Amino acid sequence: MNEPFGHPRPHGEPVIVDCPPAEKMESDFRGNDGLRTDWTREEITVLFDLPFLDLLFQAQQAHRRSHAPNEVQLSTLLSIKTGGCPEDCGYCSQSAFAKSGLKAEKLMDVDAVLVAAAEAKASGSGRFCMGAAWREPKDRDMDKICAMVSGVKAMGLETCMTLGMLSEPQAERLAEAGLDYYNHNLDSSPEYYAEVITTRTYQERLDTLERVRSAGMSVCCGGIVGMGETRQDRIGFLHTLATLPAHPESVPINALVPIRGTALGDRLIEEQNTRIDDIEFVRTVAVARITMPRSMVRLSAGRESMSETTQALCFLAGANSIFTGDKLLTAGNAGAGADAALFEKLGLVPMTSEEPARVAAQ
Ligand code: SAM
Ligand code: DTB
Ligand code: SF4
Repeated sequence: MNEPFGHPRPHGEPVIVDCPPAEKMESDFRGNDGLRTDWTREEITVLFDLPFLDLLFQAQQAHRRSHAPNEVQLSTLLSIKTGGCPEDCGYCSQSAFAKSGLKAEKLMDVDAVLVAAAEAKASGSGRFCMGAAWREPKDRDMDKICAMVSGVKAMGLETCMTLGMLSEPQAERLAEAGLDYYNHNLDSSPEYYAEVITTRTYQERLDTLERVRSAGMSVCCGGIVGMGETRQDRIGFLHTLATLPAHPESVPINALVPIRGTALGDRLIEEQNTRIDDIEFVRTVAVARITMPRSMVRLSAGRESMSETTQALCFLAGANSIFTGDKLLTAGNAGAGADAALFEKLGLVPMTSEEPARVAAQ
């Protein structure tokens, strides 16, 4: 029989997949913060396959167990060292392999960074994230980097940096300087990763994450969807994150911003149909929320070209953090005016609550 709307389930019952509450549970397969770190790919596949409304319902339930339902955290990004990066990440405007026309710049002066941080604070941001187009920081830059961290922290802002790979002593120095978060993304599944980057291995990324953890900083780790990967890759990507020894406190989900002159950007621009479907994007956010219930799920790059409706669905699916301002690192962002209007329409407010995963980790 032709079933244009799919097979109805016998009793119209919602499909409930065991979604553990965030409270501490005694079980040897849970991470030491009480959350599951033993998710299987099969379980994550089942979540992705749920009817969309069941998936959103479960994600919203998981969200409300740990987070203030109408609060969204605001962070501001600044590129402290732009362009000329020796890595070949196929999405990135700042790679020396890209023909994006971006001019390579030197590391910014500390004072200029502090001016930008003060502006971010005045515009309501609670966290200031500084990014450098490096494979890894050079030891000779560490004094300046640490001065940026302590200066921004002294303004009462939370600090985050993303500088590429870190050695153990570098991670320790950053922690001592007061760095709250280190952002280092896995970007995709272990299988798809090699299609995107060849100059840095997945394992090297995992090693840096381990050093960040050992130094006592909070981990910000996520990736990009819409790079031409399959759902299997999105499953593998979230599976890797959700089975780390502890969930990252912050999980940025970026939608590929197609930048001309980059391998992946050019492909997306030429083959319009490879753009990720909005519903599939929302599903990815929802599965991140369910599998990592206490983490902040950050709706990161790609909001500029996302409709208000899709963003609202992402918030319903459990996203509770965004970057504000007109610019990300080099690409455009939704802008403060658009965000203020969206918050007003949705009744959202900037986050004042504590982050549950960080509180639990202390
Ligand atoms: N160089 C450092 C590194 O890669 O570790 C830090 C900066 S890098 C720009 C931070 C993250 O931004 C990347 O890992 C990637 O997930 C994201 N990103 C970069 N370009 C992007 C793009 N065009 N679209 C979406 N996300 C992007
Ligand atoms: C992350 O996952 N997304 C942010 C942050 N971490 C550093 C960066 C997005 C960059 C988007 C492309 C650009 O601005 O060049
Ligand atoms: Fe360099 Fe980071 Fe861009 Fe990769 S994502 S090319 S490491 S700046």
